[in-house]
Amino acid sequence: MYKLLSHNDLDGVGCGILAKLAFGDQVKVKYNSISALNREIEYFFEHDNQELFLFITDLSPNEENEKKLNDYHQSQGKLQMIDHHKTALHFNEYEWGHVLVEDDEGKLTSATSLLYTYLVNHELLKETAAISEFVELVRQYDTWEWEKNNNQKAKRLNALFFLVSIDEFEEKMIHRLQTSDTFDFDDFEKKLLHMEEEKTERYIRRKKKEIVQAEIGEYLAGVVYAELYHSELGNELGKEYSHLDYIVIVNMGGKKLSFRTIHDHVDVSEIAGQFGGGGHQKASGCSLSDEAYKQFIEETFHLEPLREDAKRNRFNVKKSSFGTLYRNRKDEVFLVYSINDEWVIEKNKNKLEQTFTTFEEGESFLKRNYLAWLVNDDQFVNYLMKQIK
Ligand SMILES: [Mn+2]
Repeated sequence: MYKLLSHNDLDGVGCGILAKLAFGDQVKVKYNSISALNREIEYFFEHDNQELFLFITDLSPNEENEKKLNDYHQSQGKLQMIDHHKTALHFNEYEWGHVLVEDDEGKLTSATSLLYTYLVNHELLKETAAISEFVELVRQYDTWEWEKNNNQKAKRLNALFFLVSIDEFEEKMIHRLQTSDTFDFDDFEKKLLHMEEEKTERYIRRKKKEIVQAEIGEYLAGVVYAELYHSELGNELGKEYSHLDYIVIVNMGGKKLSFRTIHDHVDVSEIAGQFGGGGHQKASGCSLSDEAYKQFIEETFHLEPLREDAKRNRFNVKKSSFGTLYRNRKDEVFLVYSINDEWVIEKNKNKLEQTFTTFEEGESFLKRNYLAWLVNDDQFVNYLMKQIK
């Protein structure tokens, strides 16, 4: 008999699906949030038949359980932990730990892809085209490679995962992977996914109008309250407000924070780590401790939300040779233009001392320091008219 403790996200459940394909009813699977894993491990030691072979995937135990697990391995030898999180690399010191962030070919891994390789290598599961495609979709979603590859199928697989219960998802996927030659969605799922995509878009549009900007530690963060669509939201807000170092998504009901960045100069696993959490360089999370509450919520609650740049402009566009016009809530007006191979900023018609080598640098400076947004064409034309008069 086997037992698998895994994460309750798509990658974690992907592991459960593979385990059930490999072991059928010989495996008990339990999905956990990051914080619930340790309780589940304690339950295992107290209640489960110690003859079980235990797998832990996509999550890592705390120090206390790490010791207990190592004792269990030494006495029983029936333990395998498989993970791809950078913060879990030290488990490789153990015979039972297998943590790999990147494979031999430099491809980012996921827990599902690592478990698949493990099961196939141990001849516990036969490789098929359908399972391989499913595993690759989960991997691309979990590592965000789907974005670079514009792999909508991977994104849709995750959306479907959230549309149905975990049990239903598991059952559907196991059946499909056992009976189909390739992996695809059925017509009903396609319709559902289309409706869901429209709903997500509306939700994100609203959140773009609610985000606030705050200096927290050495970084400038965007703070937004949201319970849904964290990955999409982190990505869309990161792109819309690319002058921010990272985005914090506050789930008040769940008392959790999610951190996302689209930049390479920030490691959000470190930021989450400061508050007792963890994760990846570009996506991480932690519980809402008193300290995190103070920094991210109490101290930002009074702030006014950011404004989006005008989107449908024909004249007031970025990098324009006539200059690009911005405004902020203090009614300060900024013009960004280039002169002698340099980009300069005029604030209320007075040139700022700083100059910039690229437009993007100048704009980022403006947004970080003055919370300005690109105004619409009407305001731009008015501004120019006044200049002429
Ligand atoms: Mn994962």
